[in-house]
Order: sequence, then C-alpha cells, then structure tokens
Amino acid sequence: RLSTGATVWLTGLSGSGKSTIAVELERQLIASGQPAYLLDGDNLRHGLNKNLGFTDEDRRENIRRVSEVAALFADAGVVAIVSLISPFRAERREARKLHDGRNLAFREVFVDTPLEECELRDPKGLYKKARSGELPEFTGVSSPYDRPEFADLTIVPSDGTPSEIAHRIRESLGIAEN
Ligand code: GGZ
Repeated sequence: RLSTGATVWLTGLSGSGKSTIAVELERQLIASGQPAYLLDGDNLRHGLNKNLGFTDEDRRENIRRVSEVAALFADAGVVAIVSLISPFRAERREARKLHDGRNLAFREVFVDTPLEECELRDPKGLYKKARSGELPEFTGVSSPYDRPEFADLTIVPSDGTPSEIAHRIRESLGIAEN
C-alpha cells in the first residue's frame, strides 16, 4: 500500500482497451488492500462533465477537470485510475505537472492499439458512424490524437492479458507484491 496515492493515466483511442485494463487494475489494487478509484471519461460525461462535448476546447476542459479530480483522489491516498482518450499532448503534460507540483506520483500509460485494430473491434459501432459522417469529430477519424512521446509505459495488443498488464502497472507504482 502506498504512503501517498498516485494517478495512473491511461490514454489511447476509443476501443483501444483502456477501460478493460482500468477495471482490472482497480480490481487488483483493491484486492491487495490499496484503495483505488476509476475515473472513466465515458462515465464522467454523464455527470461532472455532462456539459462538455467533443470539440477540441471541450476535450481540453474535460482533461483539465479530470486531472484536478484525480489529484484530489491521489492526495487522499487513493490510486486514481484515469481512462480518458485525452488526445492532446499539452493537456496530458499539464496533468503531470499538476501532480508533480503536489508531489503526487503520476504514470502515463499509452494504450497503443492501432487505429485499424480499434476500428475492427468497434464495440459500440462508433467508428462505423464516424466513417459515415453521422458522428463528427471522432478521434482518429476526424479529430486528432497526439501519440505520447514520453509515456511511462506503452502497451501494445500483444503485450498480454489485461491481468498481466495491470500487474505491470502495479510494478511501475512499486506495489506489486504478487
Ligand atoms: C471520441 C467519442 C466521441 C467522439 C463519443 N470522439 O470508447 P468509448 O466511446 O466508450 O469512449 C469514448 C468516449 C470518449 O470520451 P473521453 O472523455 O475519453 O474523450 S476525450 O478525452 O477526448 O475528451 C467514445 C465516446 O466517448 N465518444 N463521441 N467524437 N470518442
């Protein structure tokens, strides 16, 4: 268990597998006695961020708010697990700076699933809608995604099961005892 909390920031395209890894990581942390809380972009958009859409400006505000909330959780001794496309490098850097300034650990995890693979999975049919023009400003199709240059961890689909990946993330936090 960590003496102070931390934030694990998962970034990647829609359908990349962020949420699956995040759910498994939260489960493992709690099972090991480490309080953890999942902040999922898709869920937060029903409440805290319900007034935000998908323009660049709204996404920046989305990332900013979630960074602040994550830092509050981390400050309270919880591992905040953020699952957000967070397509902009500058705002991800701000999230890290915010944590650095408060002496809170921050790990940026790039879930690097290629667009073609995300589009094949298309679990919610959103890529199909984006390609047909029904869904505008869709990340990877009609809205940009800045690939991380200095992620703490980069995950590709062949890296293993969500359980193995969650274990690697716990190792990077220094709390993987099993
Ligand atoms: C990207 C969109 C869009 C557009 C709806 N672009 O994979 P999902 O479905 O379940 O999760 C995605 C979620 C993205 O919200 P985030 O808050 O993570 O995005 S960001 O960090 O860019 O602010 C996706 C769904 O919302 N979705 N429309 N146009 N994803």
